[in-house]
Amino acid sequence: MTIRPRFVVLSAAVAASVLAAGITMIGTADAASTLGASAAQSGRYFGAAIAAGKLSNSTYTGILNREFNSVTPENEMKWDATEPSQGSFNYSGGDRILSQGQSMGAKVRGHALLWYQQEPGWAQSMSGTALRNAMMNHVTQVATHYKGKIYAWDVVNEAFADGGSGGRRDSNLQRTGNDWIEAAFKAARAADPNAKLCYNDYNTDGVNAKSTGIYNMVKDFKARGVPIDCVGFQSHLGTSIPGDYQSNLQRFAALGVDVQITELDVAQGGNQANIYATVTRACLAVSRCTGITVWGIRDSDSWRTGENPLLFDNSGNKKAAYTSVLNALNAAGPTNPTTSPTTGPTTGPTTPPAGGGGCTASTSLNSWNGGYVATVRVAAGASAVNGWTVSLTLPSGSALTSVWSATNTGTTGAVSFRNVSYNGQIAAGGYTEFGFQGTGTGPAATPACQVG
Ligand code: G2I
Repeated sequence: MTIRPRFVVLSAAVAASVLAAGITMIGTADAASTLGASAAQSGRYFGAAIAAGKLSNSTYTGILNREFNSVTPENEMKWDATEPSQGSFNYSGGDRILSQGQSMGAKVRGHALLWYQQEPGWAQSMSGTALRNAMMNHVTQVATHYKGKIYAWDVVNEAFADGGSGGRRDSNLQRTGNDWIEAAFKAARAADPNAKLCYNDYNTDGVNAKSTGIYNMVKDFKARGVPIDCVGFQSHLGTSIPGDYQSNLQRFAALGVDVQITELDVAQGGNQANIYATVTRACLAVSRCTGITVWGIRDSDSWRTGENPLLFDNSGNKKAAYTSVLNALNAAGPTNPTTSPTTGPTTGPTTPPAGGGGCTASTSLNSWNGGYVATVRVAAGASAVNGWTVSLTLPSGSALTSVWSATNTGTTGAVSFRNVSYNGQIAAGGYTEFGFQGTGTGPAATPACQVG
């Protein structure tokens, strides 16, 4: 007796809201009204660096919960925070950020496993084999603690020198041997095979000596099968942006890695709103640019004191830069409009046709003698996908050695890959990607995709 009247009331409320939504839709096409929702229209995220100590501020968390679908800990997962004394780990701040991200259904970017700054005091005074062992233990322990929960890790941060050398920055980490970066990536992959593993740096906003040094490292890693999935472009920008910002992203994407804008902020002095829009459009134009993170929420939260470089003012009001980013995201429409990279070692179609409901999958291979890395794009058709499984058959002699952003069944012959927690939902017309590494020759045929 009580259920029936409630049902009627609910139906009326739903009908009213559908009607209201329908009226709102007229003239606004598919525009979404928050950064996260508008980025999600093309399968991307829009994130913010956040600080655990600010989560009790209701203005701060109000904006965070409303606008963003990815979070990065500004300091809480760094070495000094997570391993304050050797072998003794403290995850309180990092876990606080993680649970905030999980409560929002957001992606969580891990930042940063190894960085020459913010080393704990005990590590600063170490060198040689003792330091190398401590570094690798740190990577293994922290990546294991957060296993399965991190979308992408900045495994190594800021290891390249500024200026014209294109070489490595001197540090006690670097002095343990030039192979410290690849050793860190291998340790991270072993600890958390589902996290995307990124190299992250600044002053890489166009084609320059520093970005080219990093490009050459990534190319070498891909050629030798060192696990690397993404490159982070911090994008701490002043009053201008290099004209080749987008083509620089594109040349990295063509190596077979994702690219992400990881710490965006722009000085307010000049064309702040235009520069923000230019960065946003560049990411949208590069199919492997998976998302953008701004380095803080309000101007008062920024590390760049006095430059007012963010999207919200000190009171939490939206700035002109906010509107320009939102408009740029919405201009991209509900599907990813971009074409995949056509140069470099990535081959095969990367944007499969996906008519009707269901899902489709396609594979890009980066092969070398004796092994390969496969990137598989899973695309939704005309309806949103909630959970997916991709099946394929590996050629004889091929075996999986690692899988990321999916969970596999089987390692040889007929194998299948199931979504993980953060990439099961794909918007209509959108896509997600996972990958695997194997021995022998990679799969040639188009994989099958099943929803549910
Ligand atoms: O420096 C800007 C960013 C450059 N790329 C890597 C990022 O990790 C880096 O972030 C900043 C944080 O935004 C700051 O909040 O890294 C700084 C450290 O180099 C952070 O500043 C530090 C202060 O220097 C410390 O005094 C303070 O204890 O933040 C700490 C925690 O509040």
